[in-house]
Amino acid sequence: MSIEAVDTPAAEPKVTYALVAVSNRLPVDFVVAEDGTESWKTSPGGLVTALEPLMRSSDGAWVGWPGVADREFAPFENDGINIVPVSLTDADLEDYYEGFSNDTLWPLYHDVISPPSFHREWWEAYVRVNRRFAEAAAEAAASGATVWVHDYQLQLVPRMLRDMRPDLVIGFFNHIPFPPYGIYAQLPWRKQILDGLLGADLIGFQRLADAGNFSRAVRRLFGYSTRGVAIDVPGAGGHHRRVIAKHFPISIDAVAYADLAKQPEIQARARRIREDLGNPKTIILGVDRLDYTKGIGHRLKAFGELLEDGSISVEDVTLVQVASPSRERVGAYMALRDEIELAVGRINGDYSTISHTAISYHHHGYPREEMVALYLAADVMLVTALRDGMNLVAKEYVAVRGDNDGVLVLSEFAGAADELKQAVLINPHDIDGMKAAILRAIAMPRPERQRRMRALRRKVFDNDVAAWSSSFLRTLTEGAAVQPGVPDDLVHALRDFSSADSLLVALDFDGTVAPIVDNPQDSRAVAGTREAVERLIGMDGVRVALVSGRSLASLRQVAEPQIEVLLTGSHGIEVQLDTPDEELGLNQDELAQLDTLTRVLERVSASVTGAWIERKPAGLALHTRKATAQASQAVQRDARAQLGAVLPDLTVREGKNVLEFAVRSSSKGDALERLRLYTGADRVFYAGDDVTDEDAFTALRPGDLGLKIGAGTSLAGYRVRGPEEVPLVLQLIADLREAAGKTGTPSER
Ligand code: GDG
Repeated sequence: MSIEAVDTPAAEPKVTYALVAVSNRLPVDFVVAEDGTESWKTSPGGLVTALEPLMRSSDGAWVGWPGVADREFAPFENDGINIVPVSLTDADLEDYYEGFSNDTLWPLYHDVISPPSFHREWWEAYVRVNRRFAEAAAEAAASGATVWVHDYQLQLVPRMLRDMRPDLVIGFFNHIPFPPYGIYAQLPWRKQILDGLLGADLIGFQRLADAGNFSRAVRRLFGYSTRGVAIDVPGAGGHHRRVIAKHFPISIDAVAYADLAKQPEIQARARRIREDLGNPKTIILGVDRLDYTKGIGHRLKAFGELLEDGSISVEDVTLVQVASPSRERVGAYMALRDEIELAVGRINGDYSTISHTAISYHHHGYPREEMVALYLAADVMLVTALRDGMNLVAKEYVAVRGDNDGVLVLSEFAGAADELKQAVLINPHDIDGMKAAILRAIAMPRPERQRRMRALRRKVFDNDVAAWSSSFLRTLTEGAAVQPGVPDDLVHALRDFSSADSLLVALDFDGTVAPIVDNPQDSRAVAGTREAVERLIGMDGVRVALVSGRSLASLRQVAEPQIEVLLTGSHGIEVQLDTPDEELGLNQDELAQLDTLTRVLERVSASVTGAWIERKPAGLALHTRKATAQASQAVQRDARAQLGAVLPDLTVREGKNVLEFAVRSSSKGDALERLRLYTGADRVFYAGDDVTDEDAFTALRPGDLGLKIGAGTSLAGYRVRGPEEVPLVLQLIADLREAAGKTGTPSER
């Protein structure tokens, strides 16, 4: 591919995009040939292979470095992708890219296979360059855009971007492993990196284990509470921002590879490769960037020993090793190249014959078509990584094998091994084990080869790269974040709603009026809510109510509501209208049940750290938000089972980290009905964040308005990001009511 180089000083990108991908490397490299000709060439590597299909099919922009130092380029379009180049100086490259990224983070994150170097000036360059990428992304992103940041070179970008542009929805995907805490903890800047990543709404990893390592590091270094995939990051004023850290195993465009493999020229090329190699019975293939993580040396050792043992001969078996040039200015890579080429030279010198070469070694990049021909020609594919985020080569080999033949030998230490279980799995450190696996692969009977390959192909085709990116983006945009501010559709709906003669404005408290905090007694309404409520209760025809799962006593304590505000507590069991509280008046039977309930729950909760019970007039709530995810699930299960046995008729209600049991059945829907009847309101507004608020949304009627606070599925027609938006919405109701001429002092209540 080549397009005209635009070699002008960087101009401001005039256009902004709803989707912006940010990665160190662009999908194209700027290349200057020896004769001075300049062109753009596709840049190799797993990240580009994975992201290209998404970026081509969406009207987004790709922000990244064009592969050449000290040159500035204006944004341009290339092969259907909008490119926004970020320029790096030679010094940036040395310290940020070759230094901190490839000689500190890369070896550290790959189990310190090579010792990582820690240099403060490299770290400073990393911060500086990350800021430059964040600025470029901030400039390219439209209001409320989704920005997807990639990989270990840019881990500070999410936080920087969030600070610059709080309106953005930010995702991060880590293509390489995230190391266990014992290794990660070596990093002198371990807290800064975690903080950088936590600026994202969603952080994606290749393996379940990587996401677990990350969450553990966050717990150990910051003490934030994590629950399953969710991490609650404390912000200003006791607010929590929820970040999701989850695994999304990356994949390839399987159909595109399968289609290439069907092309007659590529199939002919595969046959030609076999002939050119002297028609060996078995072709073994290795394709890797020349990197110490890929275990090329271990593979050569095993292969050399098999020749030495006489288990195989060069007439029967040839190893083709493609080692694409990589990071050639980093010392460890120079040393690796020498080491590998020495080993190849020795083995070839010892075992090759005039007609048969033991190892056909190639230190270049090939066009994709040639790679596919090699995959087709290979009877055995060797992937022997000592540690690898995923390893796309393994998936590509499987995708091209439409003949359901060929054997994949795959390292347990590649992320791909989590999915591709029907491969011949090996521990590359165990040379004897690897040798046995190679012999087994060579001798594997056809039916077994086919059975395994069919199963592998199902995996690769079911989770292809489109499924990977759409599942990441869906989680990012639907689950993790909602735009801040009051959306236009809500403003529009409120205009009509607010002009009704009489309104009931009913609000849940925790998570709606007040952000969720660790200690329920510390919960307070966000600034501005009280004033907004004050204004509404001063208007003619408006009643305001709080509808909470808390007991009335606890609600009064944290909400300190104005006297005019109607209250319902314990999911509608308790009510405070304009007259004094109603007596609950539990009957004998209910009192006896309450007694049993209390005894059982006290016993169950006492056994688990971080679980506690809250007493309510007609029931008890078991809170588990301070327990680990595992303990929380276990204690909830236990409580359900034990109570189910003795009190089968209890009402059980599940909320966010809370399980409630009541001896009298009631819901927030019942509470809202009661309030509607009492106030005689023409229209009802209800705002809530939790599953228990869905009962209230169900009770809404045509002309009413439901507002869901935060992410998650809901029956509410409208949604805002968090409690910060609630006072804005309440003020808007008041403004619109005034504008509609519905002002005045409250009429008689
Ligand atoms: C990182 C992670 C993760 C290689 N040589 C040539 C060539 N390639 C292509 C392969 C494949 C890609 O490059 C390599 O991807 P891998 O996944 O095997 O490895 P990394 O480059 O280390 O990638 C890795 C990946 O990111 C994605 O998240 O899987 O774990 O380390 O697509 O085919 N392509 C062409 N010529 C070559 O000579 N055309």
